[in-house]
Amino acid sequence: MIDSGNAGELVALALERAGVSHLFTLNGGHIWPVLTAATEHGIRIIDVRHEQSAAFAAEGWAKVTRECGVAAVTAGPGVTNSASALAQALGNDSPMFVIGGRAPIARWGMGSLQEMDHVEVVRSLTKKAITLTSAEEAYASAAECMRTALSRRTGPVFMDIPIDVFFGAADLPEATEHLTPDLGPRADPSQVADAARLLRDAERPVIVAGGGVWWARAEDELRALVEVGHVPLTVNGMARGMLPPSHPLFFSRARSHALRESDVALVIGARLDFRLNFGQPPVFGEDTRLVHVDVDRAPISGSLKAVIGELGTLVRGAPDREGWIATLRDAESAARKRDLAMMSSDSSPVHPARLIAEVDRFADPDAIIVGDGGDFISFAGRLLEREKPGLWIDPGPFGCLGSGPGYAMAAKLARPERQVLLLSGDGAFGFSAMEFDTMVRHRIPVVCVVGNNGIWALEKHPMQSMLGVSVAADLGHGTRYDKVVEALGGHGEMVERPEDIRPALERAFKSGLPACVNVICDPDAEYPRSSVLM
Ligand SMILES: Cc1ncc(C[n+]2csc(CCOP(=O)(O)OP(=O)(O)O)c2C)c(N)n1
Ligand SMILES: [Mg+2]
Repeated sequence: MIDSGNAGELVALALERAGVSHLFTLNGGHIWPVLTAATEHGIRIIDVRHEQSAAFAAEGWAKVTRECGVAAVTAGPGVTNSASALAQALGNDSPMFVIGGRAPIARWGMGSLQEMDHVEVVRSLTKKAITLTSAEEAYASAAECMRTALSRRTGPVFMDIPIDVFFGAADLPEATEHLTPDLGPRADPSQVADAARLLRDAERPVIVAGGGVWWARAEDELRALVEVGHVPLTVNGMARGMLPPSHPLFFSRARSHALRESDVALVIGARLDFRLNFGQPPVFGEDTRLVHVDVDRAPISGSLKAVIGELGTLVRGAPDREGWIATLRDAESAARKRDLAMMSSDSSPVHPARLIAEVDRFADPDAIIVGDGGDFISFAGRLLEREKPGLWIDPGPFGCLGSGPGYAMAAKLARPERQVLLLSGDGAFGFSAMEFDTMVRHRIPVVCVVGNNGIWALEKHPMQSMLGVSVAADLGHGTRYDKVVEALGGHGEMVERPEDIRPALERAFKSGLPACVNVICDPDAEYPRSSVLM
């Protein structure tokens, strides 16, 4: 029996024992030891065409499964190409582990190929960034990196491995340790009791739940809190779908009304960032009492699963608040009614809202839908309904175009039995289009719907209205992105009329191939935006 291995083998063993089944990568000599060892340990290697997609795929894996996603990228440009995905994962609290190659320690400072201190570059983009300095520490360091990614405020972790450390040997450890994430301490019970009292006694309370609730696996506790306390719920990020759209206490389109008119707003597992106007009026009311609860960096901090559970118990006896809920229901219905005209538009070129409505009608209830783009994704975010959480994946507050193919391929690998739809702007499509080659080679049948309006709409329309001109805001007209996917070995179709969308989607899924349904959309159909995104 072999009882020692090189650092690559030890890292692969740590991944295997942590339950890692897929490693996203792009080849480079500095990471050969981990690639060969991962294969020997039965970890499936998915090799992509640009490192940012490897890292986005690791994040996508995390978002769908709530496990730690893993990518390995080569020294120098492999790591710098992953930087956007690390930053995006940090913004989303996505647990992932990026392993980097690194020039040899023995020649450090002499100018080896791709020599650079990655740790200095990615430190501010990660929860933790380290260099492995000896093979003896390889197993424990890799295991600890994944534990850190999954603990408390989850997030991305980076470790690079100098090539001479990679080839050093050490003893294989016993399979004794277990990867148990630290969920955080219990929040201060008296603060939790105060918060519960405020919420219970409020006349017009609202709860805003964010991705932190998803990472804490606290969707059942959230539902109990909402139902026991009779509190209307609105969500953002990965908390979408935590209540089904038909639930009497779920509100999406009445969100601004609910926040503005509320007397108590409990913001839980969500950042008070631009999406919530930094917690300030006019999005919240002048007199709204804001209660911010999160795993850390909030006035009430601690394990969210525990806090939400405790709040759910403490709000028993809350009034039913019929009047407040009825007011919000009216606002919700009125807003939905206003959207019906654009959703049923028969125009050609297609109105993007009609395209989203067709996708919504077509998609299975458990389909995973990934968004990548500008206005097209704003329409999707507003009009698509998801019955359960984990079924809508967007870039989050960092907003990096080109993350969609990585997210979507990971989603399909994690949930092969489900439909995975990638909604992409035509601009967004260009960033990672070669990943359709990855999906063809690895037989990952994601169906991409391009909302092809020939412009960078989310920039062009506001630029025009604010500056009176638009510069660098146009793309080609009717570009055949479907032919690009076809040329790479996938299925492609162009669609120009709304009634042709559904049959095209059916053929795309039937093909069993990665596919692109390229829908020519109306460039003048501006997204009705009420705020400037800054
Ligand atoms: C990597 C990156 N570069 C630039 C931007 C700025 N940006 C945000 S939305 C947008 C337009 C997206 O255009 P498209 O994907 O065609 O969608 P549309 O708005 O036309 O529906 C741009 C350029 C960004 N978010 N990310
Ligand atoms: Mg566009």
